[in-house]
Amino acid sequence: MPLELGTHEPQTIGQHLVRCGVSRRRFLEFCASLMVAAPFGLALTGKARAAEVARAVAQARRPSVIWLAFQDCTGCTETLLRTSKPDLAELILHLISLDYHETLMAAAGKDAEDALYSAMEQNAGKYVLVVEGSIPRKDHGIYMKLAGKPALQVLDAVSKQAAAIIAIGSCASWGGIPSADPNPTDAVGVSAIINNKPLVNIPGCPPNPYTLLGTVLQYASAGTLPEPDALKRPKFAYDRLIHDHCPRRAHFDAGRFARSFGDTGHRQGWCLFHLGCKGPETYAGCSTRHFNEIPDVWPIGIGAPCIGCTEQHLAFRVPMFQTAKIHEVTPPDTYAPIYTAQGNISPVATGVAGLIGGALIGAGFMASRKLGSAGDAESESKPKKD
Ligand code: FSX
Ligand code: SF4
Ligand code: F3S
Repeated sequence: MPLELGTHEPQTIGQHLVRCGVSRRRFLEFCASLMVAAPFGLALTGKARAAEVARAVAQARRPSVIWLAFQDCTGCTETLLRTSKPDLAELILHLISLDYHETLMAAAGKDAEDALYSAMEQNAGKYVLVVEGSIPRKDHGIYMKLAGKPALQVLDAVSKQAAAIIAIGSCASWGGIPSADPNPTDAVGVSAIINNKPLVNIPGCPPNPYTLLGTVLQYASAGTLPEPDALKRPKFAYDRLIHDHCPRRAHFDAGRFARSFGDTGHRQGWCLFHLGCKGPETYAGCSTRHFNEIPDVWPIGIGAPCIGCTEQHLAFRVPMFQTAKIHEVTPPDTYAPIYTAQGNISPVATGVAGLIGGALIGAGFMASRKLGSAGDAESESKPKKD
């Protein structure tokens, strides 16, 4: 079915799905995927069953979305559309009313410009503005123009009538690649310019499409935005440290590291810390929610170190192969102590606790030594016990 842009029909999602012939089974599958992708922290998926999520989504009106693209690579749009299941991208476009998106719409030139203003007029005060790409501020924004107007001006005009703004991707969140040193166009993210609207940052280069969908569908069904963290990222998708949920973590704890691309350690799937992996400093869901619905399709899964693309202070700021800061080193060769003590704490018990504490500190020290050691992968394959 061709993409319907600019139809502005006031329909519920359920009515629209029926009209377009989307099966109930397919819709339920999608709702179940959403529950798996966002199991905590999203009001919409806090339901017990996929059928309840489906009911809530089906009753909501299709949210009108106006999508502006500025200094970007279009990867954020691609991530939404390049799914491994051909009908998923189509389903996504049924759930929202994508009323303006330059890259996807057939119209060009004056027709496209008219479509933007018509979409704004018909949904004034109600549409969700999605911004992809950074905005150049230098020289009054002349380095990025749409229909002869600087992106700065277009953003100002379109955001005024928006109910909420979603900055998708690292570029729209805080500048991303275009803002890398020396930032020749003074590129910034949306929140550096607009501060009087509800705004969500969904960083990632590109981000996981389910994060955008979860956010938009919660807004459509409950009228609320997901709870944000300090960087305005929805907590449900950015609450996990990659390093704590990484399938290579056992290799890190055991001191087994790849030292160069293609060496034995790299081919064995060992930890990428020494290749610059920023997983220990990066909060994102990639380690558990992979891309394209294909298991292991995410940077570390395919042997590439995480560059920290969801963190404002990392990607495109810190050299790619610089080793990450380790904020919390879990003792690598020990297990959590099992306490069986009951009743009052005796001096003997406190003495034992002191010994355990000392052992943990010692083990942490050993972990630090392993991280700092310069041996090759093979020499570190058998860590010494303390
Ligand atoms: Fe930026 Fe989006 Fe990176 Fe690209 O467009 S977040 S460069 S993946 O795609 O803006
Ligand atoms: Fe995984 Fe990177 Fe942590 Fe190694 S350093 S365990 S590859 S997140
Ligand atoms: Fe980005 Fe790192 Fe995930 S580079 S996609 S946050 S693994």
